[in-house]
Amino acid sequence: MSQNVLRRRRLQISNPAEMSTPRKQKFCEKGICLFVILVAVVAGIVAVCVVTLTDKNLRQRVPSPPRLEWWKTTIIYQIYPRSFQDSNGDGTGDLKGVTKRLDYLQELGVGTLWLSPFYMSPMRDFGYDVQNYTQVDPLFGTMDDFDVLMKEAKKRGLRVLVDFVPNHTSNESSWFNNSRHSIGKYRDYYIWDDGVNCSTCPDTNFKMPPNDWKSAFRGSAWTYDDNRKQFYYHAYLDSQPDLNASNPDVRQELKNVLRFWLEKGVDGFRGDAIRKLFEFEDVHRNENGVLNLTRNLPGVYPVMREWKHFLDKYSHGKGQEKILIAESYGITNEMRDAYYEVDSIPFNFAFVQKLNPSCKARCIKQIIETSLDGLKEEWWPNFVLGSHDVSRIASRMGDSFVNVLNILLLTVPGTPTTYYGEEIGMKDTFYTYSESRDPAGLNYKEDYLKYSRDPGRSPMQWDSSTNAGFSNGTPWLHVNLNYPVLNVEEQLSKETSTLNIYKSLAKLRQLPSFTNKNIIFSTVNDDIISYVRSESGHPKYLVVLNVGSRDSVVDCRGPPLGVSSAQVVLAAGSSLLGISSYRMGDIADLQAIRLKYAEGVIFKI
Ligand SMILES: *[C@@H]1O[C@H](CO)[C@@H](O)[C@H](O)[C@H]1NC(C)=O
Ligand SMILES: *[C@@H]1O[C@H](CO)[C@@H](O)[C@H](O)[C@H]1NC(C)=O
Ligand SMILES: *[C@@H]1O[C@H](CO)[C@@H](O)[C@H](O)[C@H]1NC(C)=O
Ligand SMILES: *[C@@H]1O[C@H](CO)[C@@H](O)[C@H](O)[C@H]1NC(C)=O
Ligand SMILES: *[C@@H]1O[C@H](CO)[C@@H](O)[C@H](O)[C@H]1NC(C)=O
Ligand SMILES: *[C@@H]1O[C@H](CO)[C@@H](O)[C@H](O)[C@H]1NC(C)=O
Ligand SMILES: CC(=O)N[C@H]1CO[C@H](CO)[C@@H](O)[C@@H]1O
Repeated sequence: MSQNVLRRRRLQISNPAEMSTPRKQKFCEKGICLFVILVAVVAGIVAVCVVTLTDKNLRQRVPSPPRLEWWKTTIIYQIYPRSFQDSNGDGTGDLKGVTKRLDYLQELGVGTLWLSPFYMSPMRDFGYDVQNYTQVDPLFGTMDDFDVLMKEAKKRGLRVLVDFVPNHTSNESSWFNNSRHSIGKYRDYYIWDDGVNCSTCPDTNFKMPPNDWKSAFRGSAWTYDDNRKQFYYHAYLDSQPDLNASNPDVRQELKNVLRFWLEKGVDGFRGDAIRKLFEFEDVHRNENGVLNLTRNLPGVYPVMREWKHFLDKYSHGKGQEKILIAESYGITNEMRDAYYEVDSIPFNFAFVQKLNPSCKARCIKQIIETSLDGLKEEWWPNFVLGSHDVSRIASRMGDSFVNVLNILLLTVPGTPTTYYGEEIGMKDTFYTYSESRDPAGLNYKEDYLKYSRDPGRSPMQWDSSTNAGFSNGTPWLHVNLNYPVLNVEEQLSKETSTLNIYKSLAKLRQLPSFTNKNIIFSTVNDDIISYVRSESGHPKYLVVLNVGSRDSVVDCRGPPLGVSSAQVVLAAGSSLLGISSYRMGDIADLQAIRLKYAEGVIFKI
């Protein structure tokens, strides 16, 4: 047999169609078989392609939102360690106390803790006067306590931010001691100036500060130092000399501080008083009260960028990003953008600065709009209601409004920051002058109530036991007298409590409809603000809040919704009275949403 014949036979035998289906065999005989197979294969490929494309289209139409960086979906919870939980009975909160309360914070649903300073300090400004940035003050515990706190926080999936106070050190810092003795590189670590001669003084050689700059805590921002025979500049207390941020050695020192805490595993920093980092270079110019020579000078941005780049070296991939937040009171949107441009996050204090009892629905809408206005695609907004520097929101706005304001904070776009105690509606506490501790108040004697920040710093109210469960000793500031009725334990047991509403909100805001920057306002009148949060492919949520001082009815059927009824997913009455007229799960008519004053409801569409 020839090779050809053999090959043909094998071919024939190995062709199953030939053996089982005579008709196909016939086609094949006519040479059509190959064509059919070809067509089938092509059709198959086309089909697969079509399916894939359709699938892709579908996915495009129902996009699961991109996985966001952790800090975009988290809630930041500010802890003022002095006032959170005392573990050793000395009357001052400490790091062990914070660790003890981590379960509470995990249950609350906040993902990130920000700890106000716990560093070595003479405590003239309660820790914002840092003597040593890399030591724990014994009042707050030990470095081991911090390590345990970090470990336990990580175990619970909680992130930790620490305060970074680069605007000044304590006058007890060894850097300052070296500087006032003009030792080596430390000479220029601070802002020194000869001052000017006093031409009208009996002794014309008497030295005057070089200019009229005022400290934030009253009096001149310059203090004469006898060792160096020069003035040093301090934006705050005379015991808080300002660092010279233009000095590369100082910047290196501060980077070393960042490194120290990054190596301890922190997730980022909140930079204190960043806007005061730079002073106008010509110290012989007076401000005449305008304050634009000492605040928000452009020099701050490159430094922020430098620090953020440094942090990025420790950002090991998705979920490990390190963040740098800037305390930035009273900035314009232009300055806000400059912070974003250097990859830092400017805290948005618009609610802190502009919310007051006369700022009702339209005013709140405007705050939100201005805050979101002009944000580039990649810039993520944030909102803050309170801090250790201001009166508590419950006192500023009235304690009835705590629920609606928590709903507002947790349902507007961006990352919210909650100051400890806001989740239960803690109020300012009254202290007499002699009970006061804050230098900002003490420096003003008869006017201390206007300036003291003590009222917003009273101890956390955990339960109805002595000192609200904060301490077995004598608290550094006494607890608010309302603690027997206003405390965590009490609120945990009540379904409609401010605390439980906060918890529900913390869960709700994890949904894709809330973790984006889309917000469309629905009806807004004198009393009621309503808006829709949505994400394509997911339910829409309508938030309706009565921020006015009377009961009100509103029709939300129109755009952007165009539906007439919806299901209630969260209902909160005035934080004082508690009960809402709506109940979870109710299907409600959107034509006439009736809200009592200080009542808020979220509907799912
Ligand atoms: C802070 O303390 C560490 C030791 O814990 C020390 O090495 C460092 O020099 C101190 N820094 C200052 C500014 O005193
Ligand atoms: C401050 O520096 C001076 C000069 O070097 C030194 O004699 C003194 O002991 C230092 N004081 C402190 C508290 O370190
Ligand atoms: C200021 O006083 C110093 C002495 O303290 C003197 O040497 C200097 O000439 C005076 N400067 C002016 C401008 O009068
Ligand atoms: C720091 O400033 C305070 C307040 O003026 C003062 O009482 C203290 O003696 C100063 N400490 C040092 C080391 O200069
Ligand atoms: C800050 O430090 C630099 C040295 O790096 C020095 O040239 C400059 O004069 C200092 N600034 C002030 C205001 O002391
Ligand atoms: C500060 O403000 C005043 C008054 O508005 C203005 O004349 C001056 O140029 C400003 N200075 C700086 C450094 O921006
Ligand atoms: C806004 C503000 O003043 N923030 C902090 C900056 O530093 C001062 C002085 O240390 C602190 O008291 C402030 O809390």
